[in-house]
Amino acid sequence: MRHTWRWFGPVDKVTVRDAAQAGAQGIVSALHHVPTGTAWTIEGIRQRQDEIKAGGLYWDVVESVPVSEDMKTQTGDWRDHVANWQETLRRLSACGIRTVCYNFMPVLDWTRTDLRWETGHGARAMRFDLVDFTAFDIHILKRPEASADYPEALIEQAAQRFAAMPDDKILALGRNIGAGLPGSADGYTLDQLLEKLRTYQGTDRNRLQQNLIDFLSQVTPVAEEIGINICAHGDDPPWPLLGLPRILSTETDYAHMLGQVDSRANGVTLCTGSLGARADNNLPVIAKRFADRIHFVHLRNVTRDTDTVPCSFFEDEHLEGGTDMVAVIAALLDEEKRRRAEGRDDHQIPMRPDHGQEILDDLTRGAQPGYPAIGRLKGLAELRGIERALLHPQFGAR
Ligand code: DNO
Repeated sequence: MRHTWRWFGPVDKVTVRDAAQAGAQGIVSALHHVPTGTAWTIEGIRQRQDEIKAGGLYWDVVESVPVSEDMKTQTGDWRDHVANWQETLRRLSACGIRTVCYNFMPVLDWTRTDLRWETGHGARAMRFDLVDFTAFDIHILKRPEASADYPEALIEQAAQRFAAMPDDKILALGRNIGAGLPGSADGYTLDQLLEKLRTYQGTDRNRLQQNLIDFLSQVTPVAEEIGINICAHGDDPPWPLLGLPRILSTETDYAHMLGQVDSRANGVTLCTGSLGARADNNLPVIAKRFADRIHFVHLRNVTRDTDTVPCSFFEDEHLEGGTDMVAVIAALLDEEKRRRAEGRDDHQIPMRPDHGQEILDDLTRGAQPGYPAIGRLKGLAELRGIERALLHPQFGAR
């Protein structure tokens, strides 16, 4: 695997040199300042490449070129936005970039209720708490249809939780959920969020799924022609939120999307942490089944409070949690071997240690939530250790 590291650009308090010292071989980045729906310029792409080179690494993967809400709902300026998305791919290819990640989650990107949840030994982890989330939906956002989406017992728990909720927690929930987490394309106030939700009134699960297929039918031929692999990141968490459908949450969802637009250029960002929040997603099985179409990997682990869907969970250490990381890495190494035997030039799959707990000096550095230096370094070190062991001629068979 190629060991990569997400860098949010010059604003990131963890530098490219830090990434190199942590053992990263390449960088994952995006032009976060470019408004969603517009094409990235060649100059902008080159500038980011130069910034990364100055730190001693190369820009391997784009995460993400955002897909606008207009594109997801096929309303407003969506046709222009698709043309701009295609143009961005062409310009990235002209600059030598071959892997582009995106997601198709309506309105909200990844979502957590707590960004600094204290674990037993004082580290900080990200957490999704279903009771807090329900309290947010019903009592803070006050989405009119919210109560219809939750079972009675949960509604009751959420009411009690909200009644005792301090003001700073109410504010934090609004910020964490509505305003978006690092890498999210757009952020909203509560009023804007309610308004955005209304734009999905005509877009149910089937419609959204079809819109994804339409989008892929338009961009995949361009990607194929210019030698780019695009790869869809799964829903995080992998179930509907705030009454919005989510359509890349399960193995079946991915099978549908890959089958409908059956080209290698149309692929998967395998995010073990996102999909792993559902007990019914078996990550080693998914990794094997879609191996040929996996172009980028996020390795991360979560521990679920329950095996229900939805559930509460927290981001555990990379080798803890519900996903058998050794089995996932073994499946990816098998796929790399297969590609090498076929002489494919994409035989090395880029992976990044996704997220990390805040530990040691992370606790005072103030990096982007989920993206501390030392917590990710630890994750990368552990994952590299597994890879090295699995590749060892005496002990691994790969
Ligand atoms: C969170 C990330 C997501 C991801 C996007 C991909 O840490 O995994 O923000 O970048 O969903 O488009």
